[in-house]
Amino acid sequence: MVSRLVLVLGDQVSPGLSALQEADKARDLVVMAEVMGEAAYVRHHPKKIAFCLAAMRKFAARLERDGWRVAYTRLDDAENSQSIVGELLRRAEAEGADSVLATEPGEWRLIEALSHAPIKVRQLPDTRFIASHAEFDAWAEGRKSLRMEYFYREMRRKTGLLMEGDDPAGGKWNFDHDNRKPASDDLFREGPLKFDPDETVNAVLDLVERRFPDNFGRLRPFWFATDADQANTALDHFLEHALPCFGDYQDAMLEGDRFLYHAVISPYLNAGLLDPLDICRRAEAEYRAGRAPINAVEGFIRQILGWREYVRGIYYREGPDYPRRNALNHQRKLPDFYWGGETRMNCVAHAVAQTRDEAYAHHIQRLMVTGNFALLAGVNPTELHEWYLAVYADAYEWVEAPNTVGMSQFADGGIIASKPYISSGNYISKMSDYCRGCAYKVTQKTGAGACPFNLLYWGFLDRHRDRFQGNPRMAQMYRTWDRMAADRRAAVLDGAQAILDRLSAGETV
Ligand code: FAD
Ligand code: DLZ
Ligand code: SF4
Repeated sequence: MVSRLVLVLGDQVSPGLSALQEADKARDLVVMAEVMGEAAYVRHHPKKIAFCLAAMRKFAARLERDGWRVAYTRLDDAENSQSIVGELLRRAEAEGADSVLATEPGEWRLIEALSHAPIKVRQLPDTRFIASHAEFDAWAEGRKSLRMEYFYREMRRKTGLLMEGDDPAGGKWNFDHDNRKPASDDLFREGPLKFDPDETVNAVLDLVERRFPDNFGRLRPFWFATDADQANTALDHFLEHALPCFGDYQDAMLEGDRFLYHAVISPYLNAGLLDPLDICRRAEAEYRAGRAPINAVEGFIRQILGWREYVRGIYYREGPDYPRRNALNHQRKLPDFYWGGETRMNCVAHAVAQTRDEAYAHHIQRLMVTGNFALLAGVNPTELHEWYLAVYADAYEWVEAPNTVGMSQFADGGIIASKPYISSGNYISKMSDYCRGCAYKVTQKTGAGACPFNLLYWGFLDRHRDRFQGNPRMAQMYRTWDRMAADRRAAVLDGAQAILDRLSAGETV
């Protein structure tokens, strides 16, 4: 019998992967390939590349231990064609294989490359998610608006997670109202579990250092988990030490603490080292055992069972053009300070510095600092999307693009967000300690020292009045703006324009 190839991509390092389930150990050859086509299609953070390649190498070794034949291409191999399709064709020829079993990739770019490859590729559904495409589409069909909250409730009912019969545990579906506390400095906060690099990781770190010397981001120290055992230990550590406070401080930001009570598991989960339903069940067990309160566990489960599944549904439903949508016609070039250039805005400087060091920032930093600034300043959403896709270790297009283009930039015209996520400096000041050390004054609304978020916020609302003034969720904002004295409004708009002019001129903001 002619053998088949089984493709395993860098974010598919799961033993339960559908392509592996369907394949025959005795007959088929697993193909894994480190290729520049994947490692350089955006300028990924060095930590992201290292994480991906180390996880691939360890997974290949595990498959071999489990009895699979694996053809593994290393980045530096002389015969490496440097693309996924190229490697499939090369291995097919050497093996005499005439077809490929694959699991649907997390990016349209690769789905299309596999669909057009000059070899038969069967792309199986990716079953490592809680909702299938068909389930999401059945939920979405015929609805006027696709709000996450209703999809999430359906997922709660389907899985039975945090359910008491037909009712939600604790009497409410959503405890977000309780989850808005600013954090205070706490020397005893544990932070994520960190791992010393082993031999495999060290070899990859040397490779990445050599091959990607100019990519934005610090490679070392490198402490991510790179196999399923380590990732599970990191999850246990989170469940024990941070989950109980996850809800209360979910939106908080602190200069001196980059992780707070966040799980820092998204790189592991998105690569396939952890399973989403298993994570949710383990979190639920903490609630049932009385070790974590409902607002924390519900909030955490909602991120995975709700948001993560929902954005995936949107990505595949909306199609390949989604990442390039630009409903607000924003055309500004991404400012240099997103790549570490100088800025006097302390919140942005901190979010970017932490991104450079860790390839990680938590949700509110991504949404309300770097995302908020880009939206207020009218940055081109496709450029911003490429930035988010490059700089975070958890970034794959299916999850990154809906969050950036949809949730953060409103560039999909409101499919994901019912109103733009914009805020003045006041929100950042309430939720963080960034403003204390800032060159700008968050309480100042006009004049040279005024916080740029304050000025740009009104500038944005004024610029997009036609689109947003009829939105009931924004009516209060427009009422406040309209009640301001005319000369004050003029001063605010002048200040906002001055900031935009400085950005355009490449001057420090
Ligand atoms: P926690 O806060 O501890 O949450 C637990 C888990 O919930 C996360 O690991 C993640 O799997 C899931 N989750 C939480 N929020 C979301 C969300 N909005 N969408 C999907 N899953 C969510 N997440 C990614 O995994 N990859 C991305 O490329 C990505 N890009 C983003 C870009 C922007 C502009 C924004 C606003 C958010 C983005 N997110 C992305 C969502 C979120 O910021 C990260 O999932 C989260 O910060 C990961 O850190 P954590 O594991 O500590 O999460
Ligand atoms: C992110 C990434 C990187 C940096 N390198 C590789 C690689 O060399 N080989 C590979 O198979 N996958 C890699 N990946 C992950 C892919 O880019 C990912 O599978 C697609 O973007 C689809 O989500
Ligand atoms: Fe950011 Fe404005 Fe606060 Fe400075 S004052 S840290 S720019 S929100």
